[in-house]
Parts: sequence; structure tokens; C-alpha cells
Amino acid sequence: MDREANLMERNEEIPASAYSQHETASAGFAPPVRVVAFGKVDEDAERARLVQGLLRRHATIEPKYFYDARGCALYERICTLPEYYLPTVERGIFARYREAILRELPHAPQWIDLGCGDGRKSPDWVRALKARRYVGVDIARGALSATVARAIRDYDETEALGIACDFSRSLDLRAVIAEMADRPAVFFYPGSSIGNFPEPEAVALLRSVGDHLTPGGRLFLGVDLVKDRGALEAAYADAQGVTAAFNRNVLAVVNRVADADFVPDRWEHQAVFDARAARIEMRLVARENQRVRIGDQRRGFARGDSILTEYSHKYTIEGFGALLASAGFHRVRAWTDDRRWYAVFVAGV
Ligand code: AVI
Repeated sequence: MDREANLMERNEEIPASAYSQHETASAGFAPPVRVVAFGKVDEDAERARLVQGLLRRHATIEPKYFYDARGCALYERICTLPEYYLPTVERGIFARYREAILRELPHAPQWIDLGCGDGRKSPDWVRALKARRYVGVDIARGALSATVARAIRDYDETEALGIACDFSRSLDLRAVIAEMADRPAVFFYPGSSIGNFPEPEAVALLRSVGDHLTPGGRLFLGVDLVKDRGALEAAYADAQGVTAAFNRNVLAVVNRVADADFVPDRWEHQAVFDARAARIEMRLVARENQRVRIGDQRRGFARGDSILTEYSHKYTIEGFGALLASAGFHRVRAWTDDRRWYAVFVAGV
């Protein structure tokens, strides 16, 4: 999920019915790269929401602000760290159960790569299923163009396009999918990104994916599982300090978006597993007393005060199955690794 969130980029609203008219030609003789912005982002409202979170007694920053260009690069590095087992274990499950997973997915689908980033988890599946269409969906338009351009180059029989939208707020790709009404959609959401949503929002997102599925359509996603505290906390507080840099970088993003003057070095990275809530809670903890300007407002933080920056929920296979059921999914299959550290689900409605 290499999201280069151009959070300050201007978003234009393009009605779903008109999206196919919005194309940008790439250089040379390459076919046009279609990247379409869906859903108007109300930047003032988003900024107001961010400021409101920062001024709360228990300050919060939404995790989507992690992913500016530097945040994306740091996240890429996190995914290569020995402590951050999620990508390796997910890849292992994909490799081991590839054939069984493929049997659960429709032939020649529309492949919807949710939070696609650089799209690097898709090619094997897109080719094996002979997907008719690759649809990269991400908040970051810049990264999306490159991903779609690569998909056009790499997939011979597959049409490719990108949809730039903040699907953490709303997901409506019905008009896109209806263009190939005879081809069911597979929504691919790897990396356990669903864990970054509070449960009600996770259910809402799953439900909205389900609303897009026509007969044969599937949701195909990866979910990190509950395990011992040591392994979990190490994954979110690595020895090289990459996750700490990723966490602190959010303050640089906030400074730009909300015109604030946080000094990232005055904040300590913290990642704690709350076993009762079954989630890693990432915070930035003030190393010293300080006053921070946020736009035209000011607030003080005492040493030890914290800002909540991310929840990363961990599930049991049964628990996530129940969540899927509550979101309207009934045909559910799951695969896991020998240690039951991670699970891959394919679900239909
Ligand atoms: C993107 N998401 C699935 C990551 C996670 O594990 O929750 C984000 C992350 N935060 C710290 N390390 C990785």
C-alpha cells in the first residue's frame, strides 16, 4: 500500500457517469493512462477535522496522514524489516495456497486493487485469472498514474485504469464496474490495511465492497491475527527505528496540511498492544513540555502527553469471519500459516 497521499493536491469532482472522458495521454506512443478522481474531497472540512483531532484533550491524527512521499518510502522500508512479518507471511500464504485461492476467484474478472500503491501484489493474480481489467484505487494520484502506466505495459490482455479516491470516507465504483457488467469484480485488499479502521468503519467499508459485488464477485483480503505481545510490539517498534521515523513523519505532514509547527524530534514513538481491544496503538509521546501552533490556534502538551496516530487491529480467524458475516458476506474461505499469525480470506455475498 505504497500510498503517496498528495493530501494537499486539488481534487476535482468528476461525476461517475463522465469518468471515461477524463483521460491523460502519456508521452510517446504508449496508450493513454486513465486516472480519474472520484468524489470531491472537501479539503477545508478535512483540515478542520484534523485540527479538531489535535485540539482534543486526547489528541489524535488519522493514519491517512502518514502517507506523503516520505511516509510511503518509510512504509516500503517497514515492509522489508525482519520484525514486520506481515508481508512475508502473507506472501507465504499466497504461494502455498495459490491454486486453492484461484479456485475461489472468478475467471477474467475486473481486478479492483484497493489502496494499490505501486500495485506490486497484483500481477501474479491478474495474469493467472486473465483479468479483463485492472482498476487501481488509491488516495494518491501521483503514484496511481505510475501504477496504471506500469499495468498497461505489463498486462497484455488487461485494460487498466486508476481511480483516485479516499475510500476510507466512501467507496462508490459502481459506475466503473457497470461498464463491464458481464465481468464480476474481485476486490483485492492485501496487507491487513483493514486493521487500521475502527471496527464500525471496517464493517462499513466491507459492506460497501459487498454492495459492489455481482454474482461471482469476491473480496480477497489479508488480515493480521492476534498473537503474543512480544512479536506484535516488535513489529511496530523495530530495532532500526524505521517505524519511529514513519510515526514522527506524520507531524511534518500535519505541519504542512494544518499550518502547524510541531517539532518531530520532541516526540517519542510508542507502540503498545492493547490485548483487551486486540490492537496495536501507536502514539507520539511528548518528550518535554511544549506549546504548538496549529493554524491560528495554540495548545500546550505536557511531557508524557500523547497523540494517538494509529490503531492496527488484530483479529482471530473466527472473529474476522464474524465481522465479514455482519457485513453481509456469507461465502467465506480462509487460509493461514502454520503459526496462525496471518490469514487470507476470500468472501462473497
Ligand atoms: C498499512 N498498515 C496495514 C500498517 C499496519 O501494520 O497497520 C501500517 C503500519 N504502521 C506501522 N507499521 C506499519
